[in-house]
Amino acid sequence: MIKLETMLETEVKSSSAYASILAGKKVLISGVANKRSIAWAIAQMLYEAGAEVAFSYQGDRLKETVLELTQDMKSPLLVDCDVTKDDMISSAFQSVSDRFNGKLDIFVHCLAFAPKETLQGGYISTEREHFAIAQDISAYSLTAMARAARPLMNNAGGGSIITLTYLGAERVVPNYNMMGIAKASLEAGVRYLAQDLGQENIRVNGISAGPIKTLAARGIADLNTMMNRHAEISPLRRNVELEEVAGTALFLASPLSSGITGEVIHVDCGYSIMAM
Ligand code: NAD
Ligand code: IMJ
Repeated sequence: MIKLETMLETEVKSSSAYASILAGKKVLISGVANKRSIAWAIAQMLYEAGAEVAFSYQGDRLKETVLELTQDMKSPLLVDCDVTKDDMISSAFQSVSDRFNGKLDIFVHCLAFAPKETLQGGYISTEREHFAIAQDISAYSLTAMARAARPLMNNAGGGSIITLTYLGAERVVPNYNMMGIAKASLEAGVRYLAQDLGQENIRVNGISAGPIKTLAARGIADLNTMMNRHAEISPLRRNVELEEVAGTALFLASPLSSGITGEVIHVDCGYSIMAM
């Protein structure tokens, strides 16, 4: 048994402290696009904690990248899953079930998309079709995938579902626009899913990460300015690191968080507590 003080004193980056907390646990992680993806940081942390990891990626063009990133992992399962397609979601979870003997302990939802037109100008200009696409990919996909994960988690005696969200769900962040509405819907989804699945010992939680330079953040107007502001204003006076988001995912995936469900944890160096 590791003493609590020892755990708290150990730096997040030295993964050895958590070497076996997820031993034998079966994980599916969605949303790896490249080495800077939050999903990839989480995958590495969970893998180092002893989990068996499967990956779902969006479309064939990402297969090579995911294959390359995971080449040192022990035979990871890679499945193509565009979340706008019901049949791809069911076949992805079928492959996961086949690989993991019908069981799944942890599912990490780490994906979002809104048409680029919605991430500039005013939210008020959002077109019906663009609204629907953003909600479908960024919010509905959690519900559809939680439903597919449910029987496998039941076979495992319970589970942990984790999604990634952003402060733009709660406050107005310039240009986040349609994604803010989709993340608000995602966060409400976390609470309703937590209620639906709680009796089956399946927990559902969100991590609200501060801004990180990933593919999804690249090309965003004024991102550098926003990140500098974040580093200036946040109580910890810096931006958040990928490993800190991954560490929180490890906590939410592990029995250390067994009493937490329907929650959104801010991993943002405290930025969201500030008024000015
Ligand atoms: P990323 O670009 O690496 O990941 C986004 C992923 O979404 C990609 O892997 C992409 O393939 C996937 N995706 C998009 N449409 C899809 C579809 N139809 N089917 C399947 N997958 C699809 O960027 P990231 O920053 O790692 O984003 C991961 C999550 O973290 C997102 O939910 C994002 O909103 C959230 N987040 C990011 C930040 C940030 O500042 N980077 C902050 C808070 C929350
Ligand atoms: C995205 C847009 C506007 C402001 C933003 C972001 N800030 C941050 C992000 C301040 C941190 C990144 N983020 C939290 C996201 O969730 C990004 C989602 C996203 C990004 C794109 C870019 C390319 C595209 N569609 C997208 N859809 C969702 O075409």
